[in-house]
Amino acid sequence: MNGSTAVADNYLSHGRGFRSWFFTLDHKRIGVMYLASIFFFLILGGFFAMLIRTELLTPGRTIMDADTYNQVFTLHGAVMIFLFIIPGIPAAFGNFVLPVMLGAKDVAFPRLNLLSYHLYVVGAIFSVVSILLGAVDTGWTFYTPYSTTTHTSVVSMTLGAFILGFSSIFTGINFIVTIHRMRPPGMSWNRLPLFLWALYSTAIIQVLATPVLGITLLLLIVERLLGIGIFDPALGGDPVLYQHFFWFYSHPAVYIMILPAMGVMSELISVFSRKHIFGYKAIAYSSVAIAVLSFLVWGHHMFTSGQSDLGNMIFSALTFSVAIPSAIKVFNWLATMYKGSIRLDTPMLYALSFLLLFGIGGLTGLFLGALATDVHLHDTYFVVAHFHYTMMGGVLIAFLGAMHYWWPKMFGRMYSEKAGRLAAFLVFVGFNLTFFSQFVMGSQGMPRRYYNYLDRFQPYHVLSTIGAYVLAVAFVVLAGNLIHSLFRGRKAPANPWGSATLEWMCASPPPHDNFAEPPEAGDPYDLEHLVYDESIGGYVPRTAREGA
Ligand code: HEM
Ligand SMILES: [Cu+2]
Repeated sequence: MNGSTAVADNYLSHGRGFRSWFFTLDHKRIGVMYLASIFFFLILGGFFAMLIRTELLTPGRTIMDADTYNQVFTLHGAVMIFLFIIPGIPAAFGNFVLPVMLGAKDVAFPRLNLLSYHLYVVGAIFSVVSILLGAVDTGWTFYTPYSTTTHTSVVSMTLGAFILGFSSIFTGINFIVTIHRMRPPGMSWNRLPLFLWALYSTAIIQVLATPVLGITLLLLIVERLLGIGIFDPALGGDPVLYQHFFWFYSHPAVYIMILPAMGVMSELISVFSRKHIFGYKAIAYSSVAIAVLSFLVWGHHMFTSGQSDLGNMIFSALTFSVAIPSAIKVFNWLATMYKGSIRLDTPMLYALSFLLLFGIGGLTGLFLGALATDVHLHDTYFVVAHFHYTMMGGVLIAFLGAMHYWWPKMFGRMYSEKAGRLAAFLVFVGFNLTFFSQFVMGSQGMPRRYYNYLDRFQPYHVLSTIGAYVLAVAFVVLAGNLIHSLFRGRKAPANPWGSATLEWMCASPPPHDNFAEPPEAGDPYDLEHLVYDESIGGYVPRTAREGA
């Protein structure tokens, strides 16, 4: 099979109409539906972000009152976390890419996969309904005892998150079994592409940590509805217990977000440097190491909660240890780029942004992990800047890189490279403008989640709001470019970037059942055997071309 084989029947044309999509068992269609839904919630969360930033343009009231403000930042956080970034890369690109990259026809349990998507939709409906019923104002962390006493719709929102948790668990189970059981001949563990190693490590966390969140939210609902004292001190409960339960999930959850993003990075950096990935095993095993360590550091969210000093010191030390496998990855990526022939195509621009922004996000985490500095920085804008650098500068940027990388494969169309680069540039500028000033005002004491602020913080807030508007423009350019490509884009070749992983061996878009027969898996980073063929505008295996 090579780039020029035209395949008449592809997964997009295989069956038409709403039912053929909504009840499909094809992992590719499920991936596309996730992508559309997740992107929708990214836009919704972004809309809330614009409201927050506009409100913060001036001290005191700008466009809304303080109660509404509390609801808007909670919705922003909850939508971004539960509906966008946790499902994010695994549900959309993992579903689409994993089986094809592995050389399989589908995931191990296609029906369970469809159920995951339907649960996602149901969870999303609960969340949207709860917005209409009187949006939650607790912050996305639902801390007790406020969350059991506020009059807003905590129950429907947390039920939504509970249901979304099952969607995530089922996806994790599916990916683990698929990677264990469905590898074609030749696909040994040492030939598993690094994106799949990352999804595999992520799946372990999804399966082991998510149930804890589910139970915690159920306990919260029980306390709220039946008045049974679990967390509320007035009822004899312990609010710090809630924080332990919550962060026992939610810290590993940040690795559910970042590990797949790191997996995307490994693919992009090798392909766009036209070099074999450096330190394959180190990158692969560090994903697993991160997954394991992620379970041991949750207490760093609670340094100021009255936790014992010894506990604090242990959690602080363990937190620093996560830096080791993370740095292993970053140094291996840099070594991959060293003396490579780097091409600055749109996906690579996102990859380079990731390196810088995630670097800043990660390093500022050290200030929060260190006890002496965290006491000062806790609950200030420094934290807000830190987690946006990791989640948005890291995960969202990698999501956008993945979207531009796999778009030609998913939809069979090339987007405008010029517009793609422009959007990537605007995202980078807008992002830094929005969030860098938050480090400064945070270190000067501007608290997070506040509606009002001292006049002296205003210049920083104005900069931040301007940055947010630049980001909004960037997203319009980005979405316009991709949507335009669906109608007007040049037809994509099978392998436009010259990647050696298996999904690029089948046509763009892939046929309904991916591979007629199991493909032969080789080294996924051996790019030497691919040569550019001008007549199709993509890469073909050297042998196929010489044979032609
Ligand atoms: C358009 C870009 C974005 C802007 C302008 C923005 C802005 C903000 C602002 C101003 C806050 C409130 C800070 C506070 O007072 O504590 C906030 C909170 C938050 N943001 Fe964003 N954000 C953006 C994108 C994202 C993304 C992509 C994510 C995650 C994927 C995210 C996750 C969160 C979370 C979890 C919170 C905490 C909410 C809470 O305190 O309960 N944001 N954001
Ligand atoms: Cu954490």
